[in-house]
Amino acid sequence: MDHPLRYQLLPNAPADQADVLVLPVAHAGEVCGASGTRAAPAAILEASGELEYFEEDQAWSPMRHMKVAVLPELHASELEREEAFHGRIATTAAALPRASDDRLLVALGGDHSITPSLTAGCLGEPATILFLDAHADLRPQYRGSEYSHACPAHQLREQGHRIVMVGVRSMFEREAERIESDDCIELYGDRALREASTRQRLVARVESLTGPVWLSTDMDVFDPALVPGVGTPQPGGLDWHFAIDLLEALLLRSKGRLCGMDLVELVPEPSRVSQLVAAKWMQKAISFWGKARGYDRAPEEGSQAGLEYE
Ligand SMILES: [Mn+2]
Repeated sequence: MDHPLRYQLLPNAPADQADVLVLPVAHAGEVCGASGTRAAPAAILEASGELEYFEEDQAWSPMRHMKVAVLPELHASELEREEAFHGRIATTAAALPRASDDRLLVALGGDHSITPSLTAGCLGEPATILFLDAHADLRPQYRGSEYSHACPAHQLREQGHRIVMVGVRSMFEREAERIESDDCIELYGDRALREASTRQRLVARVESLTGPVWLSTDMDVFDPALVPGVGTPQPGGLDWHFAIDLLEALLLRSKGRLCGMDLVELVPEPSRVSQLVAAKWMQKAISFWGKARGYDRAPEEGSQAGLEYE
């Protein structure tokens, strides 16, 4: 039976036949600010229904050629402890049809604590995490919990991954020291990215990625004028078009193999702009990923097949 969550109002393909798997993780964590993130997956998917099927940058309609499946939403049951829920995220992610060269996994959070649980389930080897975030998220624990949205980068390092951090503009001393001393964390701070030369260096770095890659987008990486709907906004931040440049560098020009991506920390807001930005970010990623794999030349048997619209 179909469940109500859909991407761009399209019918859900069977998961094992889908080119794009969307995993909604409705999780708000235990801590400050982001309690609204529980409603984010449904709000992003609802906003995706307002997008055109045609994706203007690559000039094609990805869903004519690709099939999408939105999986049942994951959420903690009332009495479930954090540790158990995070374990369930990892086992669910591990049991998905492999997000490999021919399948893209898009996880919709939820707060940022879900990222290490997803990578624990999906990544069997050290990978590069392209970590877009206003915050360094390197605390070993926060307010007594290692399952906090302040901790994912620390956990990703514990898992042995290298982190390319982009857009950071808030951290405390120990995080700054950690970044300084840890050769496996590369920082492209927000203010430095105002320099054209730093932006070029970052684009070149992303283009140079090889091997397994995970893309983690904390929606607070964007300028809060663009995405006000986040739990912990910070002034400054990425503008839309530079973010798209990075996505193109990763998906269309690098040799990195995207094993999955997440969009986290969105708090739906009344103007709907924040959730629309998230939906369009997801659409761009799907389009670029599909185009790089030649899906535009595949038969028009995707989720849009037979759909009438104007
Ligand atoms: Mn974060």
